[in-house]
Amino acid sequence: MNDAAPTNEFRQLVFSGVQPTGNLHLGNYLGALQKFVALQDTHDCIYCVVDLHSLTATLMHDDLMDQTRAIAAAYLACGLDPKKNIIFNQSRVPQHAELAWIFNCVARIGWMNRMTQFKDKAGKDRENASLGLLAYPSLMAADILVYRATHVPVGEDQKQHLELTRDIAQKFNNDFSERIAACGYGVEMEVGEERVNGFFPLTEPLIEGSATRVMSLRDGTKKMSKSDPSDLSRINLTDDADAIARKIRKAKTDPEPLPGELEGLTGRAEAENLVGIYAALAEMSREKVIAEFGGRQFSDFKPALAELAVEKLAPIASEMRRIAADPSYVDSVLRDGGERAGALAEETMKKVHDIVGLLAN
Ligand code: AQP
Repeated sequence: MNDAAPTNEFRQLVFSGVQPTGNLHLGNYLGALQKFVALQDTHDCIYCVVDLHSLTATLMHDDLMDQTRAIAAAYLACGLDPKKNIIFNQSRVPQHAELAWIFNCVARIGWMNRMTQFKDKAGKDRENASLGLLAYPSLMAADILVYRATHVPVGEDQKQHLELTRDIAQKFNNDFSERIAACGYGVEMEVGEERVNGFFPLTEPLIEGSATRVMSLRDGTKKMSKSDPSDLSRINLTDDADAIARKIRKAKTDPEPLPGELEGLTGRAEAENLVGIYAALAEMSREKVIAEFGGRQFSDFKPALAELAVEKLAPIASEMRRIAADPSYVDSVLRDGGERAGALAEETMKKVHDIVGLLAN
């Protein structure tokens, strides 16, 4: 597909990942997985289960291997083709961790300290947070750049980490510019108005659509998240039709009907969230949803949303169960993906060794 791309530009390549830290939810689906599936038709894509990242949340998991398989099963159940795309788990390709170490030496502590995810997850006792939690974005940059990926589909919450990925790439390109040129590894790219040479691309986030930040069903000001103690706050991809309908019925709303214009959603976080979810599931604009449901009560809108959610999500849940029942198949997909990803990562790291001056031969 990319054979015709000019040799002096980076080949367009998509990379993204999900942590095996618990049940996937509607936010993960709309913010990430639904886009992964759409992108496989237009791009070469690498989709990773980022198991090393999950150690920053909890070092000891009840069953990390099964959680890793469950995320891979969700990828497949959503419609990702394991032959067309590369699907694997991060720890199979040690070059991610190796490049992360080099990036730890490129990035500044101040950059990491400014990350809102680190501040949220570390809480008040920052001195006691793990070094891994602080360095999380450095590993994320390595995940992406070890393939020199150009595009990353993610939810809005990952925007800051992707900006940091660009900062790391840019600093590496600048710090090593002479070595990159001497090795002949530079690739021409546009930075602002200028055309410059660099080894790593300045990756673009793909944060588009009606539900880039799906909010909790219990509190429209909080992100829908795996770690929310209330199961009613999220729709899990494994929920059955009854659970989906019950959670939408119980979703917090306000007493007003839906507004006739999109602007009327301002200041109504819960209503805005449900309209965004409907639009993203139906793959239509939020304007169109308002045109259809404006002026109607939530007692009308919620059943329509529940019906749509069940129609879209129930087949994924049953496919996930079917695939997860055959762990050896899932393992074979991850093994094959790991071999293909490893070959690409090794190519990049050979060049990184030359650029940095690490004696490897
Ligand atoms: N609420 C959300 N709305 C839109 N996108 C979301 N994503 C996560 N939550 C939402 C996107 O899902 C992808 C995978 O996320 P992750 O597994 O790497 O971890 P996360 O962002 O930490 O997910 P959670 O649910 O919020 O986990 P906890 O509770 O452990 O922090 C990413 O592309 C993310 O943007």
